[in-house]
Amino acid sequence: MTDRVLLDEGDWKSITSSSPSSALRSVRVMEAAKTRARGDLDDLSEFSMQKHAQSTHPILSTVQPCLSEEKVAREDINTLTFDDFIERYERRSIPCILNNAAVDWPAVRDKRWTPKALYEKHRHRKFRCGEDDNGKVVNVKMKHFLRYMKSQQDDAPLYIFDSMFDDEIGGKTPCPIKEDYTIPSFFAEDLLSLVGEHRRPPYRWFLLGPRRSGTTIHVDPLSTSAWNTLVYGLKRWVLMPPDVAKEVAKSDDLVDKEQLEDNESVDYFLKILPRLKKKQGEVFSSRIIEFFQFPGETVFVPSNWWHAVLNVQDSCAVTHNYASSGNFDRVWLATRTERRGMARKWLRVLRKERPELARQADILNERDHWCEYEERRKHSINKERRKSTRNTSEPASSESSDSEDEEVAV
Ligand SMILES: O=C(O)CCC(=O)C(=O)O
Ligand SMILES: [Fe+2]
Repeated sequence: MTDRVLLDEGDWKSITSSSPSSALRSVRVMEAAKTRARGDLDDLSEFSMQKHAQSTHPILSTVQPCLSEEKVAREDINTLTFDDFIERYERRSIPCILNNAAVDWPAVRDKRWTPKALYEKHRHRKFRCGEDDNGKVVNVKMKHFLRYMKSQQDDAPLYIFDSMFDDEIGGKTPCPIKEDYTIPSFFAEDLLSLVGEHRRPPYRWFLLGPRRSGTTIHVDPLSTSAWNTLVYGLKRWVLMPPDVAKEVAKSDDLVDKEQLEDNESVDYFLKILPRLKKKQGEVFSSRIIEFFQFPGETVFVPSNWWHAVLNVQDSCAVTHNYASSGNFDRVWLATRTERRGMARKWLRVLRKERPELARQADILNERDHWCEYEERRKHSINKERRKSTRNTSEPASSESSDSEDEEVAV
């Protein structure tokens, strides 16, 4: 049994054999998607100004490379026990790579996510590959994206990053992609599901990335941890510990706009990261973890670790963010400040379903005098609102995009 899906010529065949008119239509659709998704670029020619597609830089080579020293442990999910995983990695917040978590997935076993299979089964289904400047989702049909993926020469191509879920909430057909994999056993606990599928923030994504696409440096929301399994392709990762300051990790000051660089993952790996390591020196650089993720491997990213990912080859993966008993304290601290309304509901349900964790949240809240702080905060917001409704006929606008989370009724 193999857990590695390797693509060959045949996997791309059906994608190229379209008629000239449908090929042209795909070009037009993708041009429109690119224009919308990258409002920061003035015109389509800017997508290939840096000429990364022609570059011979070793970081962009698709030939399997070897990093001199990879500071990440590789474990086999069949031999590492769950308790050891929690003890050695989740609780201590140490990243690792797990092997053999996806052997039985239809996506792997039945090769359901190869370009050919995606084309055959999902070519008319739309997938999300970006957002415009107004926050509106940019969706394209799979057939257009696959044709683009096959031929694109962009510096930082569009990337399908689809939560496989929006359709369901809208009452439309659920995305069948989520039938093609199962959650690896170590990540089965999913505490945020307790707030309900409709209330919880997006937490799972199907990723289809042409080479040179990627995700630039970030931490995942609400201090959740993540797992990311690569089905085929090759991903290059960099991780930095949670105590690295945002300004250092992002290093916007090291982006040379004059040289047409921007904040895309490809620029981060090629330009920013080498400058950052040089600027910060040996001690800092020794704490950075860099590695390649090969097909069949699952990367575990603990809460609050900075990470950036570059698809060195055309890649297909799935990733989930989660809260578990192992990272509960960190997720609770983030959720109570960033999603107040949702946190209240979460705590109510935890009291019934997981009283020991609710108690844990109470202890953290008592430690930080959180309830007194919240009372004071509600009081001052209500006071402000009363003042502003007296002064205008309009209701006061909420600072938060999630107004429900800003409700202040005591
Ligand atoms: O592009 C990737 O594989 C990384 C995805 C990721 O970090 C995320 O979804 O938060
Ligand atoms: Fe992430």
